[in-house]
Amino acid sequence: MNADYIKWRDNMSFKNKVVYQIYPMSFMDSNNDGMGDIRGIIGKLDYLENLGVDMLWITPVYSSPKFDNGYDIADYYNIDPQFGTMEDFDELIEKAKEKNIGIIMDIVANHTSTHHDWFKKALLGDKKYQDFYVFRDKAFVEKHPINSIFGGDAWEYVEELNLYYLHNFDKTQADLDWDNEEVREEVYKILNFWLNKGVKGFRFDVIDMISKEFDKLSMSNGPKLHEYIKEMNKKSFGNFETLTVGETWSADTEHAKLYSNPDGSEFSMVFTFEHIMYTMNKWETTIDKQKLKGIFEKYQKELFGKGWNSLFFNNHDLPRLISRYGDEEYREITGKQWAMILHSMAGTPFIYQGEEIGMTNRAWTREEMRDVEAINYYNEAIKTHEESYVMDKVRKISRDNARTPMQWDDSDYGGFSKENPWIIVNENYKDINVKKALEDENSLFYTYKKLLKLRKEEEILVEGDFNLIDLGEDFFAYKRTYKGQELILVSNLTKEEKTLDFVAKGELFMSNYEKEEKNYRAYETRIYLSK
Ligand code: TEU
Repeated sequence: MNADYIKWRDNMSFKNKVVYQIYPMSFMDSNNDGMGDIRGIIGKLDYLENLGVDMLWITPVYSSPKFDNGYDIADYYNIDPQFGTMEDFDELIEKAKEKNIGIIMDIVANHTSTHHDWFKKALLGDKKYQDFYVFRDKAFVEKHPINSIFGGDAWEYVEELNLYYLHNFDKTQADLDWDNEEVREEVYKILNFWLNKGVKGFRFDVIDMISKEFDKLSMSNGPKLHEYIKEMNKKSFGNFETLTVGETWSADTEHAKLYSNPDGSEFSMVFTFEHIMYTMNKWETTIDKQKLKGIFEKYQKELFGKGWNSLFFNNHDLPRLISRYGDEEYREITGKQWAMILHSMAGTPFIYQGEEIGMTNRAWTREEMRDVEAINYYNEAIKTHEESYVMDKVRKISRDNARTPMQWDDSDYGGFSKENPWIIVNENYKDINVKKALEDENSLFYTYKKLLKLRKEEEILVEGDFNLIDLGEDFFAYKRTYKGQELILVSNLTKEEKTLDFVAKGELFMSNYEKEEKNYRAYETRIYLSK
């Protein structure tokens, strides 16, 4: 490892930190309007402090018409009244700071809501603001057919202007033109506004899309991408002690190293999605655990000494971890299994609300669906598939699975609200809830709490290298070494009991089973540590 990297790593204020992601609409409803809010988050800071998290990533709470639940921003400088007031947000920053918890905001800079003043002025013919977006004529659009990620055409016609505007997501989310310097300067003003209010970082929504190449019909990873990120760093968050993470669906290890360059010129890290989308088909439901092992090895080894990994399986766009990668019949055991596998690697772990108590997917009906992406998928897929096929995909993959209200206790609506929530509460809330988890010292919650504590106490988790151990396809095993210490994780990937002719060095440090036996039981996962 070169000296610059070691210097950067030693100075990284976030390297042993853990981030907890909150989707405010579904976290806690303090005023019983059926929608989560900022005061609800304030009321749960003691719980988050108990878990041991260091930072909270709050998904967008800015003024928004919420066609995409806040990822369609109409005013970046104000809090949406449904989430509360700016005073509430200032109080959240202060109350979190008292608990040594930093707030990370979610910046959606690739696009704005079509309800944003800039877009309204553009529609009225204001050329300055038309140049903030990607307006093109029919000839251009016909030569550059682009599909929206949410389905359908990404060009929307505006009759009054006889022009089309680009929207890579919903038609109410108009792409900004980052090649326009005025747009970039406006974004940096927004970032500095929130930094000066005391936020400690940002998550950047689809930031790999801010540089596009129309001639190649490419909507991400354009030639100016890293130039713009470096400029943003210099003109905003690079002047503060922050944790920054870019959402970059297109990134591979090479890009990840550029984004998390140890010279500190871009972000702290990015979310890469190869371990999530290795099939590259969002609605593909199969899981290949052999591929998964190889992908983790690639990112761990290629970024070691050259960049920094984020570590996550869940967020507000993805199905629940236990339902997707684990086994609902072994809910707590597989929840612990994947938590141990993920949190024993190098990088910054992200815990998504409810992951720490083992919340799961649910069996949606069409009427219960809320997500614009899932509804668009349903409307398209139903044209060529049986409804049972389409709903099977929705139940396994849709983003609504991550957005059911946080399950706090076994009272009505899971203690999330006293009013019927905007989205249905998972019926299993009577069995899966925070209150019950806190009362059981062997619950998944305490596994997460222990893993977060370990990251602070055991330098090997942060600084150690990574090498896969090949124990055959039924096992996922790896070794980390640091200053003569060894951490070895061995996990049975199957539901069957397995004998294993492998003796790990060191003491049994952690397990997802209470008593140690010779054989590895279903999904049994052990961590051995030798000092
Ligand atoms: O997501 C980007 C994105 O492409 C994912 O939503 C993807 O389409 C799919 O849902 C993953 O399974 C970001 C935000 O995280 C998402 O919530 C927003 O809907 C989207 O950008 C538009 O802002």
